[in-house]
Amino acid sequence: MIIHELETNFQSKIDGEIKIEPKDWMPEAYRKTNIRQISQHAHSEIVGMLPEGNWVTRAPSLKRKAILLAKVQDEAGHGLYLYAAAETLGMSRDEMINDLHSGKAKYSSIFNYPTLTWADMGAIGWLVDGAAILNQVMLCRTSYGPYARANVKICKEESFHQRQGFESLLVLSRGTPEQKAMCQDAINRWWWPSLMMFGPTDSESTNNDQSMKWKIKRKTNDELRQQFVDMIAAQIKVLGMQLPDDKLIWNEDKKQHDFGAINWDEFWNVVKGNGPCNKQRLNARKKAHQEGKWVRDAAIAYANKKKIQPSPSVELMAS
Ligand code: BYC
Repeated sequence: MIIHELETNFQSKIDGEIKIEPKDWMPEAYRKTNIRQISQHAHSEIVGMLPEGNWVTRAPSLKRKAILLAKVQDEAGHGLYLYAAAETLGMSRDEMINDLHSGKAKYSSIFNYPTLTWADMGAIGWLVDGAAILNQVMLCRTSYGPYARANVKICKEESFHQRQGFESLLVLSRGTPEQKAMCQDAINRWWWPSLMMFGPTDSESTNNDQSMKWKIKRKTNDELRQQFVDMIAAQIKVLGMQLPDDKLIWNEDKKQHDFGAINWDEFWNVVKGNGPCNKQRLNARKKAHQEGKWVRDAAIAYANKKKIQPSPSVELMAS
């Protein structure tokens, strides 16, 4: 078949809601854009373990510690599903990890902010996982089969993450004046970075149009961001807290909230590597990778001895 016919067949599969599978023909740009997005997503999951890992030893009770540990372990699992999905497109795990460590590959801007108080664990669960889940519910219907199926598993866990975050903040919001203030302060610091998670506004997004045509994305960055604002504006009333935006107001004509301007200079600054914790996060990843080398070596030696393939989870177990 000539390339034009292959492309037409490919697009009609997408239009007909048939999933693209690893051995199917696909345009090179579709393969590349999926590798880019899925590996960025995987990197976000494992870098995302770091700000929360920071609080495991300081959780205020055994119950909170057990919940936090379970959540951080879930994020490692999400990373595994996603690296495995990206590998089906022909890029090795080693290459992906190298791109993360060299700064070539991106990961979500949100994980370059510090976690200053215990309330940040609640705010991350509620706002960050809340933003992530909206995006990932959409990605359960993405056109590349292995990525769609990975997101189905991820969403099941992510909804627990969001609920535990909200419940944790609810306790603080009903606590002492100091706990209430800590809760409000965490919301103030995480609100705007959470809105930035959805990516640049549609007019500035380089990948939106093509990714929508290929149904890699089913909603645009701005559509998902609006959905998030409307969801959180309703939920914050239960907490009795405020969102740090005096322009946030219900628009009866549009049946959605209007909200204030996002600081895109801050967003791009963080994406380019100059956020408050970018260097710290990458250094922590590189250190874990180096210190886990002996585990990977041992697993490979064992696999050679037994003539079996090392488990794909060895990489993450080792870091
Ligand atoms: N941060 O053309 P656009 C989690 C980049 S983790 C950094 O709109 P696209 C969790 C973008 O890559 C959840 N960079 O891009 C874990 C592009 O640059 P390149 C993470 C960003 O891909 C632990 C450029 O800006 N979720 O849940 O069409 C604890 C132009 O953007 C960001 C995912 O990764 C950003 N926020 O749309 C707790 C979801 N936004 O690559 C929680 C999967 C944009 O062309 N990813 N950029 O050089 C996606 O759905 C899409 O990639 C995005 C961006 C909506 C994020």
